[in-house]
Amino acid sequence: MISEPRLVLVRKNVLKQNDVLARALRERFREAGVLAISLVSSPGSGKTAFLENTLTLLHARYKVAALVGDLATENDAARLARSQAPVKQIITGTVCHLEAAMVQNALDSWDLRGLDFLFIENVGNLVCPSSYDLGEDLRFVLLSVTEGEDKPLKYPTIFNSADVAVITKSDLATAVEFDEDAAKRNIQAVRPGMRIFKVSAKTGEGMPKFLDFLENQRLRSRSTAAV
Ligand SMILES: Nc1nc2c(ncn2[C@@H]2O[C@H](COP(=O)(O)OP(=O)(O)OP(=O)(O)O)[C@@H](O)[C@H]2O)c(=O)[nH]1
Ligand SMILES: [Mg+2]
Repeated sequence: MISEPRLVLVRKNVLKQNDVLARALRERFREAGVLAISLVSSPGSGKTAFLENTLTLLHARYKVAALVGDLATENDAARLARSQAPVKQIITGTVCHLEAAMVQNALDSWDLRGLDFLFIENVGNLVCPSSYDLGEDLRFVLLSVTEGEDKPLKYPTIFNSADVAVITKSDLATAVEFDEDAAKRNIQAVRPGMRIFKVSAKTGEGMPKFLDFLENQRLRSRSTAAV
């Protein structure tokens, strides 16, 4: 019998341990009745700007909170905290993704009961985060109009690991000659049937439709939890 190379074995064990913690987190979210949503994308594609808008708009009617991961700085937490929502920064050091253990530590002293939405902004990276389950109910992958329409084809794993795609910075689409049909075709090629939103954090375009979707998802998760 050919045994697996040691590196493969170590990686498998790390992922297995992550899955166990992610399962426990998912159970904790379910028990608390909070809808947990993570955001993944390449660096600078607009996760924090989009999330700050989302938190600000939801804040009036819902209890919302956010975690945000970066290798260094508390910059994103400071931006998100302008929404008045509770926010915690996770500093990953050299690690290019969030892991379930990091989320668990960050939430250690938080009482999740009474919270409606918990958002988790992952480290900006289109590769590493795809393998790590964070116990979230939904994963959103963001694609900004300035990145090129081919990113779903080049990074299929992250698009495959996500539930919803969000095209960001729509206000810049014309300036960069963004081909929306091609981008949508490429998303559908790697993840057939994927729901796609188009938004701008600068102008607010697409945000009302996106908020309707979030509210519906919350209602759906509450009714399934009650069964
Ligand atoms: N024109 C325009 N600029 C945007 C929009 N959203 C974000 N930006 C700009 O894009 C840059 C990066 O935005 P961030 O929100 O920091 O992106 P991010 O994905 O959180 O970045 P990392 O956390 O570093 O991966 C900033 O200069 C934002 O002002 C948008 O909708 N329109
Ligand atoms: Mg950010």
